[in-house]
Parts: sequence; structure tokens; C-alpha cells
Amino acid sequence: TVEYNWEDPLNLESNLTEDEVAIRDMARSYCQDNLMPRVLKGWRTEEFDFGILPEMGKLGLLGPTIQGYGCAGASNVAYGLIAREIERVDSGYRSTASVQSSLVMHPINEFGTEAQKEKYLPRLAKGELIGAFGLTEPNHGSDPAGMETTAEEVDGGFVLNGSKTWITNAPVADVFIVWARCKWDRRVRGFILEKGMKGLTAPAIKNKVALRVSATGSIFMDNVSVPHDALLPGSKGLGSAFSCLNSARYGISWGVMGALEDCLSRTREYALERNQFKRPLASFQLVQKKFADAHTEVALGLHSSLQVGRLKDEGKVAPEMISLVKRNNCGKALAHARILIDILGGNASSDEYHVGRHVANLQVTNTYEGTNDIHALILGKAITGLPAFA
Ligand code: TGC
Ligand code: FAD
Repeated sequence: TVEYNWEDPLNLESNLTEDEVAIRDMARSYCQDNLMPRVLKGWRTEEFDFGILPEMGKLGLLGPTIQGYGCAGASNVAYGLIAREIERVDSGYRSTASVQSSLVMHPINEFGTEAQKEKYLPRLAKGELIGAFGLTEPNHGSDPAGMETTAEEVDGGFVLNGSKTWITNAPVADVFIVWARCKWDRRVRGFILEKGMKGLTAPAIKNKVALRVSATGSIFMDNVSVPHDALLPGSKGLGSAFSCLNSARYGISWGVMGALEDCLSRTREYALERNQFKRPLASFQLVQKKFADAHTEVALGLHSSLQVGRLKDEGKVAPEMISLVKRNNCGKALAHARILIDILGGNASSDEYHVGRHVANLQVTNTYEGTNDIHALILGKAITGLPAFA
């Protein structure tokens, strides 16, 4: 007979390559030994820790699927496993890393010139440079097609005007991938902006109730002049911006399962130790049902993401598959973290029990990169052929 392993109920391990297991184990030890001890201070002070990206860079955790330029060239499944380990500690650390990898390094690698790749990728991979990705605007979140940021061609380059908001890493970024509507043909394209350019500012949005270990801010562009080589020449329309989201959304689908796994293992330990009515909480049927439900969703969520990752590696992934796992895993992680936290009773209110932090973070993961309902509409369109966005 086969023994059931509650920590890996469907034997995910058996589907991973040796390289993937090694990367996962290395990421897990780094996150537990180096991020976990810093998370409460980061959460309480909301101060960005500049040490973390260089540490991740040293271990090859940034832009890990990119071939060359100092990147690891690992599989998409390895990328997902890394996201899961980081988010087991905190979604904010995973946000910092996934923006760097999927939303900054990926578009430079995909749409950039050789010179742009050589200039930025090795330093982003080392964590020497920090990147941000500006798509969302104050008046256009779920509908980026309405964006008001413009790029105008002038002698010697382009001039950008507009603003972006709720941008991860913006206040600490050296490099900004900004999406703007080009005045000459009304198409959306990506531009690389650098900190210090005249007219460019990126103030922080402070006092967040979630993702407090990651820096978030706005990007304001007031007649920012950039040379011709700031344009990502391979970016041709909004679809290019969305293709970056595919990679980030896929990573988030793994990451949030890590956060839910952490909620499960913490509440399980608590329930085994805490007695009420002269019995451990873990012995009550209602408590066990909470564990069984969360545990089932983790197992199903991880296996779905694994399948999408394998298809992505084979070049056989449709964006809707990513919407399916992003929506399902974010929604399930939030719902079950909210249920599990009840097990902590009054202690749920203490940040030292960590589950409250995950619950707050998971509200954001269920919102950014396309809200739960927007992904429902993407799937609804695929099922019926009828767009219901407007
Ligand atoms: P629509 O007409 O559907 O599409 C426009 C063009 O884009 C193509 N396309 C895609 N291509 C690749 N991958 C995808 N996922 C794609 N989705 C669409 C599409 O084929 C079309 O191409 P073409 O050649 O025909 O022009 O566009 P729409 O304006 O109707 O929008 C549809 C909708 C609502 C689904 C889309 O706008 C959407 O996804 N909205 C959600 C916005 C969003 O996700 N924003 C995320 C901002 S970044 C972020 O949150 C980072 S947080 C990171 C962190 O901290 O971890
Ligand atoms: P809205 O679009 O105003 O949506 C509000 C509500 O209305 C939602 O419930 C939504 O589902 C619903 N809704 C909207 N349209 C429809 C419709 N057609 N049918 C039914 N319901 C609808 N963006 C970036 O570009 N880069 C980043 O790095 C980044 N990082 C972020 C970090 C944090 C901490 C946060 C909170 C956000 C970040 N975002 C980033 C922005 C994020 O992508 C947007 O918040 C998200 O896309 C939703 O847009 P919105 O906030 O404008 O909400």
C-alpha cells in the first residue's frame, strides 16, 4: 500500500525533474532561512529591503526562464516552484520578484533589441537594477485599452506624457517598462524609461493594508524625453503588454498556493497544540473539514498549474488556460485562508501568527493581474464566443 503524504497528496514530486527539485529546494531554504526572519519587520515598517533582490539574483531566481544574459534558463515549472516558495513567506516578496522577472526582464527579452538586452538583462538578473511595469492608470485598471498615456515622436526620439498608478516597485525602480499609446498610429507600445529622467517621478503609495513588504507607487510622466532606442521595437499593440501578463499570472497561480499551504501548516500546528473542551482543536470535525477543503484545493491548484507550466514549456499554452489557473488559485487561496484563520481564534488578530498577513495579501493577488471577475469574463468569452466586458 502507498502511504498518503498530506503535504504532497497527489505526489507532485513525482512529476518534477531533478533540476526542478534542486531549484525548489534551494529556493525553499533561501526563503525560510533568509526571508522568513525579515518578514515581520518589513510588514510592520513598510520599508523596502534593498538586500533581497541581489540575494535572489545570486541564486539565479530572477528571470530564471530566460536563456543567456546571466539567467538560469530553467523551465516554466521551475519558475512556478520559485514563486510558490517565495509566496509561502509573503506575497509582497513574490510581487517584487515576479515584476522583475515576468514584467520587466521578459518584455526586454521578448521585444527588445540585442543592445537593450545586453544593457539591462544581466544587471536585472543580478538584482543590481530594480524594474517596474506601468500599465494601470488612475482611470484605466481593468480596461487598459482606454489608456491616456501618450508617446509622441519628435526629433531624436519620443516624448511621453501621462500617469500610472498602483505600480509594484515604482518608488524603488531604476528601470520602468511603460506602456503608452503612440500618437502617430494609435497603437500601444512599450518604452524603457530610467530613473532620473527629467519629468519622471515615482512617488510611493504608503500605508497599504496588504503587500506591505513590497514597494508600490505611481509613475508620473511630464514631457519625459527619451531617445529612439528607448522603444521596445518588438512591442506591437496591447497584445504585447498582455503577453507579459501571461507569464506573471502563471507565476501567481503557483505563488498563491504557497501562501495557502503556509496558512494550512500554521493552523494545523496550532490546532494540534491548542486544547478546548479538554481536546485538541484538531480533533473537532468542523476543524478537520476546514483542513480537508483547503488541502484539496492546494493539491488541485498545484497540479493544474503544473499542467499549464508543462504546456507553456512546449509552446502549447493558450492565454485562457492561464486565466483559468490564475483565477481559480487566487480565488481559492483567498477563500480558504479566510476560513482557516478562524482556527486561530483571538490569536488571528496577532501578526505573529502570520495567517492574517496572508489573508490581507491574498485579497490583492485576487485583484491584480486581472481581477477574479475579469478572468471570469475572459473564460466566459472563450466558452460562448461573446465578449461581456462592456
Ligand atoms: P482584447 O481586444 O481582448 O485584446 C487586445 C489584443 O490583445 C490580445 N490579447 C492577448 N495577447 C496575449 N495574451 C493575452 N493574455 C491576451 N489578451 C488579449 C488580443 O488577441 C488582441 O490582439 P489583436 O492582435 O487582435 O489586437 O482587449 P480588450 O481591450 O477587450 O481587453 C480585454 C481584457 C479585459 C481581458 C484585458 O484588458 C485585461 O486583461 N484586463 C485586465 C488588466 C490587467 O490584468 N492588468 C494588470 C496590470 S499589471 C499588474 O497588475 C501587475 S501586479 C504584479 C505583481 O505585483 O505581482
Ligand atoms: P477596476 O478596474 O476599477 O475594477 C473595480 C471592480 O470592478 C473590480 O471588482 C472589477 O472586477 C470590476 N469590474 C471592472 N470592469 C468590469 C466589467 N467589465 N464587468 C464586471 N466587473 C467589472 N498594475 C500595473 O500596471 N503594474 C503593477 O506593477 C501593479 N501592481 C499592483 C500592486 C498592488 C498592490 C495593487 C493593489 C495593484 C497593482 N496593479 C498594478 C494594478 C492592478 O492591476 C489593478 O488594480 C487591477 O487590474 C484592477 O484595476 P482597478 O484597480 O482599476 O479596478
